[in-house]
Amino acid sequence: MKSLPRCSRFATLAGLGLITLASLLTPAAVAADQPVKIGFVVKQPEEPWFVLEWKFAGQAAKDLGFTLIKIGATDGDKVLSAIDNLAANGAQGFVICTPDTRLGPGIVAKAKSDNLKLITVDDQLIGADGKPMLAVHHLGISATKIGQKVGATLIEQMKQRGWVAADTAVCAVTFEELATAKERTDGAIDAILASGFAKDRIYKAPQRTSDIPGAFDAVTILLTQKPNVKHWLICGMNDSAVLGAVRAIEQRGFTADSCVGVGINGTDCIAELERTTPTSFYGSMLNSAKAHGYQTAEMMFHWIKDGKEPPLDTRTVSVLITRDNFRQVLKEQGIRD
Ligand code: FCA
Repeated sequence: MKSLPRCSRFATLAGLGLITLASLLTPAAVAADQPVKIGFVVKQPEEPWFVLEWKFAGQAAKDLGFTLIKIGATDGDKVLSAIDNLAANGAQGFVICTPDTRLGPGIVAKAKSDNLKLITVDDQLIGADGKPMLAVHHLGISATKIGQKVGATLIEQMKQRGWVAADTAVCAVTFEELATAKERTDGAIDAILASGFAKDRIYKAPQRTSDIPGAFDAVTILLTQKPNVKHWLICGMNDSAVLGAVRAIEQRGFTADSCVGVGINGTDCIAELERTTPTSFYGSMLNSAKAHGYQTAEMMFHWIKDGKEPPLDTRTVSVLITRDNFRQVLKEQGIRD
């Protein structure tokens, strides 16, 4: 074999050395025989939305052959110990919907020190500067657009029912400390305003906790302050917010004929839509629990196994489900048999 000139031989060796060094520095792929373990940490394990995310992540684990470790972490301490536990159990990465997005820098630091890859789902981490941590891989809903669809649907329903705008008011159940929640209710309010609805008849009911009791309490206070409204249009960050509002409003004698609410998620209102006597809960923007559960787990798997980095930001869309179509749509999406 013709020998290479000295300098190019050096260059080749150096090149080889660099490649080896680079592959050592970026442990892109796990060894073929090393089992892949992925954590899936959620903030509200009792909410059907998160139960479904876990279910679909479990399907990905079965299809792709990895171990899924599901952890419910309802506060900051639980999140940090969950990450340590995952590392101790041999996980190489995790997907998380954190109970508090301001834990962002702490979560990133802990994932780094435990050498775990990180993808956030639903709720984007907030940095020390108060801005979203755009360098952390994220999959979430197109919150503003989905909120706008809620607002437009409420106005459409108001018109269809022949309610006069002057007798009608908006109850927006808000949870503004969470960016995706604020974007949703802001989107709904924007669409309502764009239809010409009076700004001074749009009332916010801030929830202290993002669950049904939190919304119920917030709306009960609002109703005491506004006793003369004839028709309510209800929006909120998710189904739980709107369900809590509907319960509070119906306790005051409102019915499906005098009040209408549209949720977001579509997964937490199934029993409500199944009721034989329709309530004021008209429908919901069904998000893709499959994309949020299956796709995030799948992206994490390929990142760990093949060194394939996922896109930094993925956004999902939703479709309106009502009593008329929910059985069919839920079946198509693999949520119901
Ligand atoms: C947030 C909400 C959930 C769901 C998800 C997509 O995490 O709390 O109910 O709407 O975004």
